[in-house]
Amino acid sequence: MMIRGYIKHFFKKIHMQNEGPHSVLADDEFYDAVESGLDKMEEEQELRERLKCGQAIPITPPPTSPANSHRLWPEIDRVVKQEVSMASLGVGECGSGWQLFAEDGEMRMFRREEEMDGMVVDPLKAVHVVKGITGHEVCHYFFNPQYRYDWETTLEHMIVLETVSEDTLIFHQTHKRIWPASQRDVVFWSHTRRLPNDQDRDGPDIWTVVNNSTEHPDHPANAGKCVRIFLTVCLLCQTRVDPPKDGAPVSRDDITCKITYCSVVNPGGWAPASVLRAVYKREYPKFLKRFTAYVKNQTKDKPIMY
Ligand code: 9N3
Repeated sequence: MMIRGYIKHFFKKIHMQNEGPHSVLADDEFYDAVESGLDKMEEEQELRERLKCGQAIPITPPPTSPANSHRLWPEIDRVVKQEVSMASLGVGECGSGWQLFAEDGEMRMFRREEEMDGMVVDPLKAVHVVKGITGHEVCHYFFNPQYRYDWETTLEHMIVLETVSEDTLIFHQTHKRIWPASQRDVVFWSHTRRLPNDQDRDGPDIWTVVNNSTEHPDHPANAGKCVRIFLTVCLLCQTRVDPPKDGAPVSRDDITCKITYCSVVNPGGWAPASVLRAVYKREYPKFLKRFTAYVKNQTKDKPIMY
């Protein structure tokens, strides 16, 4: 018995050095390991928040050129327009086949089950309605690198590779390893933009942030220990103001933000489909609630930023 247990343990260790389809862990064991890894990261994040004493803020160099003269500009403009128009569609439109997989209060999360080379790449569409914050504020905290360590629990390291312009940055991020999966990294451009509100020309503008994977010669994909993630993410935020009756000044009680978060993430490497779907089902609602609570907390004593 002793020997058998030891051998089993030994082989498990060897196999788990790298993730792969020949992993001896059953899917439920794989999931349990990932879940406890993510829980630990969240606990550490909470501890850091309580101990916070002036974190180092990455300094973004001044923009060197306007975004529209950058080599990536045609792609950025095309992808941003496309993502915004897709995100604007309701889940019932376009014969879409979105299935509801999570719901909590005002938040609803939909997915379409899709695989690519055996990997889960399910498109996600989440809609949330949050009182007390504006779309500009939500996008500000999502886009700006100095806040990212505050709300991105799985982040290990982030650098701005290039400042294309004030509203366009290129990032390299490494994420914490979620045992037994391999560590991941990602290179993406990120662009934020104010859009005119055609529905209500007197209402606040719509804001968006689009993140899209790109290449960078200094960080080739799958060259080191990290598996490269490929992603497209669109955050679209519409703000509604209910003017107070007695002509009183607008307060945070009078504003509501409708947030649409769309993402397609190819995690690269290998992981059981059932595990990925179970992890996403648990983690995406947590992420969206956590991030919006962060924005509420950051802005509660600040003037409203439209
Ligand atoms: C997850 C990364 C990991 C796990 C991300 C990374 C992730 C999500 C969004 C980046 O849009 S972003 O670029 C916003 C800025 O950071 C972005 C999501 C979960 C929790 C949803 C699964 C860690 C890396 C990873 C992924 C898959 N490790 C193993 C498998």
